[in-house]
Parts: sequence; structure tokens; C-alpha cells
Amino acid sequence: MPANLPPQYFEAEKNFRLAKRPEEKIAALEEMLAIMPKHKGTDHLRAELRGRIAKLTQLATKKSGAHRASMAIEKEGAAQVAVIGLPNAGKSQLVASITNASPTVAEYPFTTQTATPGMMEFENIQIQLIDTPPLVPQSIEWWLRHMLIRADALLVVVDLSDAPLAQMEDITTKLEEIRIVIGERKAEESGTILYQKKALIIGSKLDLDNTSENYTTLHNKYKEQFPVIAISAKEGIGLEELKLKIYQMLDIIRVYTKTPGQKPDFNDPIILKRGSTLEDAAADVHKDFAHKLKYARIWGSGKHDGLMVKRDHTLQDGDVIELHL
Ligand SMILES: Nc1nc2c(ncn2[C@@H]2O[C@H](COP(=O)(O)OP(=O)(O)O)[C@@H](O)[C@H]2O)c(=O)[nH]1
Ligand SMILES: [Mg+2]
Repeated sequence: MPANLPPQYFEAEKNFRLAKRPEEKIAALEEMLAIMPKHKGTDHLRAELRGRIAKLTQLATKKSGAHRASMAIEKEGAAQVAVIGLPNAGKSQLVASITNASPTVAEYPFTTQTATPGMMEFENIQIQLIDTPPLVPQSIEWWLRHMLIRADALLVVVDLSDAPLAQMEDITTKLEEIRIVIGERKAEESGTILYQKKALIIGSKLDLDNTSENYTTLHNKYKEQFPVIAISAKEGIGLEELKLKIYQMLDIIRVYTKTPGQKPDFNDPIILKRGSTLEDAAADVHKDFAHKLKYARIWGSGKHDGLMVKRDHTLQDGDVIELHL
């Protein structure tokens, strides 16, 4: 058993042992896989988990005909963000307005029973958004919980035309029931393991009457804990600012590589966690580069153009690097 597995791993493993249906077992295995650190010491275990998932998927597909055994959505682009909220909050309208997907939008609740991914363009990158079913007891299924846990962040959509504070309370309660907390709250207060997720609060339907007062109330209550923003997906208000806020919330940076004497390709950034070093960037380009790296030249973020930097140099959003091996 590799060292340094986080406590959530053992929690997921316990869920796996308790699971009865193959779908639940698959979700637990996917969670274990997502939690496990990726390095040589875990290669073997990760392969084993993938093997088990494949077997169970076959089994489950046989049982349920054409249905997919798992609702897990493969990550695409720079990050995966789940859009959540109560029925009719405007989640599907938002995803339809800022991505290439077209989930059904309707004035009756519970239109969305499955998850629909779509890609949102932000400057030169793509971020994946997932439209999800509403957080109400009858639709919080095992797969939705796992989807939220696996996502890099959550967008909480609150209808500004309808008591936003009550909606927020309802949503945080529902999330805690499935052991997810959002924002800066301590994740292990009650002794049980909670998953802490980054979140951004979106007040929707700003085009409707009296919504700006509701927005002020919502903003004042939550501004210390979350980025809070008001939009109208229908009228296209606040959507560009929203995209920027989503990007900022994700704590990622874009770094560009170049070869000596050539220009970098600004359409193809490397995406790294904020705080990443030159060595992390090299490892992202090629797994052998991390140890072959001697130094790099760097351009950008107020540094002297072409400055030589070492492997532990912390990179900034927009840096251009020329790796020397
Ligand atoms: N006025 C207005 N109505 C909206 C807006 N966004 C969504 N709606 C309406 O709210 C209802 C629910 O929207 P939908 O996106 O299906 O909500 P969901 O259940 O959260 O996915 C529909 O009638 C939408 O037309 C908006 O920005 N402005
Ligand atoms: Mg919907």
C-alpha cells in the first residue's frame, strides 16, 4: 500500500466495500482513483483500480442494456466546473449561454435529470462546465455526489427573483448532507470527512424586477466567503465578468513554451496550478524533462527579458519559457 494516501481515500474505499450495485462500486473506485496522488509508487494500484472499473462497467452495461454504467464525465480543457442549484434557478440557461452545449431550458422544474457538459471559452483556453440536476432529495443520486467531488470547483446558481438567502441555506444544507462544504469553512468540524470545494455564487435573472436589491443582500452576506456575481444569462449581462471570475477562482496559470529563436504559440498554453515551478512546467511538457532540465530562459511578468532561471523558480500567469535540457 503506497504511503501518503489522504484520509478521503480510505473513506472512498469504505464506500466501495459497502456498495451493492456495480454503479456505486464504480463511482467509489473512480473517486479513489481521482484522490490518489499520481507518481511511480501508485502506478500499480492505479492500474488495478482501472482494471476493476473496466470489469464492473462491462457487468453493469450488460445488466442495463445500452445505458452507461457511470455518469462520470471525462475532464476536458483546463478545468471542470459543475453548475449547481435548486430547480428553475437558471442553471441550464447559463450553460446554454456561455458554452457550446444546449441543455433544455424550461419554466417547469426538473427538466434536467442528467448532467450535460459544455465548453466555455475564456481568452485562449477552454473550461468545461457541467449542467446538473437540481439539488433536491429525489435527484441527488450517488453519481451526482461523485461528480461534484471530482469537479475542480462549483458554480452555485441562485435565482435573484426568489429569496436568494433561503436558497443558499437550502443548498448548503443539501451539500452538507452529502458531506460537501463550500467556501472557506473548516472541513473536519464534525469529525466526519467532508469534501471542501471552491465555489462561486451566481445571482441569476438580473433582468427581472427588484432583483438588484436581492443581489445586494446576497452579496453582503457572502462576499467574505465567496466571489459573488449577478448576471442575466438571458440578456447577456455580466457574462464576461463571470468568465473572468471563474478563471480566477480556479487558481490556475497559463505558461507558454518556445524554442530558441522562435516565437511562442500563444494559442497553446500549459495549464498549471498557481504556485507551480519551472520544474512542474517541464514535467508537464514531457515526463523526462523534469530531471533533464538544466535551466530556462523566461519572458514576462515584469522580469528582465530572457532572464535565466532555475528549476525552483515560481511561474506567473502569462510567462514564456524556453527550456534548456
Ligand atoms: N428573466 C430571466 N429568466 C431566466 C434567466 N435564466 C433562466 N431563466 C428562466 O428560468 C426558468 C428556468 O431556467 P433553467 O435554466 O431551465 O433552470 P434550471 O432548472 O436551473 O436549469 C426558465 O423559464 C428560464 O427561461 C434569465 O437570465 N432571465
Ligand atoms: Mg436545468
